Amino acid sequence: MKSHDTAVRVMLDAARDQGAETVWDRHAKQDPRCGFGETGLCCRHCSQGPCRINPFGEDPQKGVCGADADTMVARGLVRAIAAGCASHSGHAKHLAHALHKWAKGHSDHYPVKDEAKLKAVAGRMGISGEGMETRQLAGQLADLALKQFAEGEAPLAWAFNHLTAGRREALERLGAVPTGIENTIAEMLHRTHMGVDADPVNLLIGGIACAVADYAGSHMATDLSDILFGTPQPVASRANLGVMDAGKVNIALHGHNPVLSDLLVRAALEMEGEAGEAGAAGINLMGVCCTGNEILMRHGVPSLTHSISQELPIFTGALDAMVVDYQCVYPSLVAAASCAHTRVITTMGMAKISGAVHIEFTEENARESAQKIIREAIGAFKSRKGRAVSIPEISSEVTAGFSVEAIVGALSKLDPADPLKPLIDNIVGGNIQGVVLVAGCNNVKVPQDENFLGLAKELLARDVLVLATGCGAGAYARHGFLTPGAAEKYAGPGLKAVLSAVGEANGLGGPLPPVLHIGSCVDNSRAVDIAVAVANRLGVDTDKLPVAASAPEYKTEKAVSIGTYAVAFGLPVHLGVVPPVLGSQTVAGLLTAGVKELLGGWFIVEPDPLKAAEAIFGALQERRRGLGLASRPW
Ligand code: NFS
Ligand code: SF4
Repeated sequence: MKSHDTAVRVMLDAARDQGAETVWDRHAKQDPRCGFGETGLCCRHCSQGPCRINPFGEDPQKGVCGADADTMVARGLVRAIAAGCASHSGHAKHLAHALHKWAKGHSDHYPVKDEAKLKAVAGRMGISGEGMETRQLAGQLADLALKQFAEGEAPLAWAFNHLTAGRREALERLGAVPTGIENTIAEMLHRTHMGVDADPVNLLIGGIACAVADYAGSHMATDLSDILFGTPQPVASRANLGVMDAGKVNIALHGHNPVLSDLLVRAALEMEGEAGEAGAAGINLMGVCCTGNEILMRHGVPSLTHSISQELPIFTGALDAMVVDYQCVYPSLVAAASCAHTRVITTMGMAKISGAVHIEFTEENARESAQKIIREAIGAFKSRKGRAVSIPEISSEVTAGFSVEAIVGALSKLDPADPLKPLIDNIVGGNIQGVVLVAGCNNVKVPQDENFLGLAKELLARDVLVLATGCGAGAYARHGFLTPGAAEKYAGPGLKAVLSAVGEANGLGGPLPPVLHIGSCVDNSRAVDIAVAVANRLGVDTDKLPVAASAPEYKTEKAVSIGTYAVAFGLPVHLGVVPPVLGSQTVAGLLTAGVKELLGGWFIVEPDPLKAAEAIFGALQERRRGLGLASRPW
């Protein structure tokens, strides 16, 4: 089985009939995988290598420079964290520039949309804003944001201002305190260069600091996106390949940054007429991956598909353009589109794909570029006339957009004076056994969505509330978990009662969905905010809460970094794909056990979703007992 998504399976048959190659074909051609790489025992950090270490204790046990298995594995892992941090924070920096350019009058395209959020974020970052105009306040916040990237005074404020006092102390005790975001990334690259840091424990502490810097970048990306494009509120839409419309200009927006996608949403509205002149019934925007989450949450734009199935919309013959910015975009899209009329359009100078159409998108020329991109798609639509299309008529209803503000807003209908109280009371009373953030990608090594579905079914039935982000949220969207009906179907009695009470108080005519879509991968910061608010309210640290995280089908270096900051914040973190660390017992032992003594969180590595659910539930119960709350057996 390649995917649990029926629409994906239909399109895989179509791809096969068209003689097209997909990620699953290329995956098969990579087998058998190299055992050195899989266990982290391969080093290419200098040209005396590549060096490999024998995992069975025979020679060689050291690289040419003398680096041993522990050093190699730790170096590889922390480089992945640095890459993840660079990606999230690169995205954040792009947003900071957009805000900065508007504030300083260099671009009109990115005005502040959510003034309340601007004031709230500025306040948290220590800017009072008293008597300031919006533009002035935005300018001060953008300046402060940009300063977070360079070397500054430790600790890094955009991370530390959003943590509990206990967490700040724990990180300081460990020496895992980042200064500037980019400074921390650069230091990790320096430390993992040949002949620098060779102490696995020291490397891992550096990696944790870098993951905390990643959290700063992610939090900044969430904050600035909300300021520029609006803080998400619950919104209804649909997800899966059936959201394509043969009569319209079908444009998929793929990648991550709303700096691009939000402008395209605006431009598409203005260009309906032009599409009509080309014989189209309109422009149909759809999202892929985290860009899909961004525009779903803020505009109700339907989600097309996620992660490993990103090539498949092309084989319907109905996709006119795939517009991408950066991250998680398969270069194979160009080959997939080579036999179709689909235009693959890259937009960022730092992320081109040979064979794609490149239309450079900058903050200054945002509007013209957006129009050019849509015109290119309209041109493709014209060339599609007369060609056969085949769209699987499969899609699910979705309710998304559960920002912290939206969740607090919904809870405040139950208790306006103290919105967190109903949530806390229900956790204490046991109607909610705990909260699990299920995040991260699909990975071609796992039948698509298998672990997401298996995990949620088990946890929901046991009254565990699930929050979802990234392509995980996408998986739940495509499988109908983001609906009131899913509460009836999957939630245990306690959880169902809570979801119904909140739904009723908000006049929804049904329960809240049992899986709350809280955003894209940078929006994992929203989950941390909720945990920190609850911890502060209870007067405990985040490592005491019955809260866990899981990336059951993770793929990217960004996911490694997120998992690491979640561990650093004291959460048990499940990974459903084995990371390349098994070559070092020292490193694997530190990640799955040793770190618990230091930070309270730890990694649970378990590919089987049922066993994973049991382990996560066990961790939640351990936390409940720690707080003196009643616990339940599995
Ligand atoms: Ni997250 Fe989002 Fe998806 Fe994975 Fe990629 S899109 S930032 S990394 S694949 S969840
Ligand atoms: Fe080999 Fe050391 Fe060079 Fe790595 S850094 S390739 S282990 S010599």
